[in-house]
Amino acid sequence: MKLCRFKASDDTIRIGLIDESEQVTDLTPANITRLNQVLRRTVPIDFLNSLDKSALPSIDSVATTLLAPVDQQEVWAAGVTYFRSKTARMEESNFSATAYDKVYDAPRPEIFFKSLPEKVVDPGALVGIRGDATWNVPEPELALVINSNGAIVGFTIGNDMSARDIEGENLLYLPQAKVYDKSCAIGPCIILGPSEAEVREWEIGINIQRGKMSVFSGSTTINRIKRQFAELADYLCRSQSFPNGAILLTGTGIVPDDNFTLQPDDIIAINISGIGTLENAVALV
Ligand code: DO4
Ligand code: MG
Repeated sequence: MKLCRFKASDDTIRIGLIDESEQVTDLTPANITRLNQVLRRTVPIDFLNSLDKSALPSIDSVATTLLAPVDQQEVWAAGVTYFRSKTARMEESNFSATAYDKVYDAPRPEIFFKSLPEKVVDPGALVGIRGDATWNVPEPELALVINSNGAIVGFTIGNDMSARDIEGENLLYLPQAKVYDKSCAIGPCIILGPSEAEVREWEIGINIQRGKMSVFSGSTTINRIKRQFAELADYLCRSQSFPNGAILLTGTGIVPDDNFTLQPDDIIAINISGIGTLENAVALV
């Protein structure tokens, strides 16, 4: 089941379900206007299945604009969960390489705060590269959607935009490398229901277009994530509650060559086989 947040033709923001023929069932008449009304349920898919859809209007998705499926949910991110991310971090860092090596194998994962909900970038909107950074990359990541009980109830796509030069200069600069205007895009929708085993079969890929040229593309399988999804969600929710639910990015396994940096107007398209495509153009912030 595909859950979405969308802007209707009258510019109001609504919650909906996308069916196989790309029709959006508007949940507003069922009094569902915020994602937390879904993410406070123990099993959101059961709750949504129990609604009488015949009474709800259906809108052609071309008449809607999909928004990031986030309204009151903080976005957090796990790091160094793929072997490829560990080696990239060790290569870029001046004197903190061993920290990445150790966290890859440690029982406690790296988890950091990524974005306030209101700062999340919508599908189709601009993601940012920092004006004071020289080495900027997108990080294509599977995102876990977590309900108010800390359970994983769905999946979406995230882009953990990062400044590798700032991160590599000193580990203590990580928040500046990761958290700035337009540094986190999420979307295009949430897939409710699949098991971890099913999601681990999915492929994640990225293509970066500069004018008419593809300047980078890469892919990997979700199954290369070293840690179990429940392990990541468990650490996020230790001594911390999320009454509206939360989003947890699961780390990147695709890293462009070291000579690659994003430029304004590049188009980043991230695809996950079981979800869809999250596309954003780049701007300097
Ligand atoms: O430790 C730095 C961040 C790593 C990260 O964001 C990732 O592996 O995706
Ligand atoms: Mg990342």
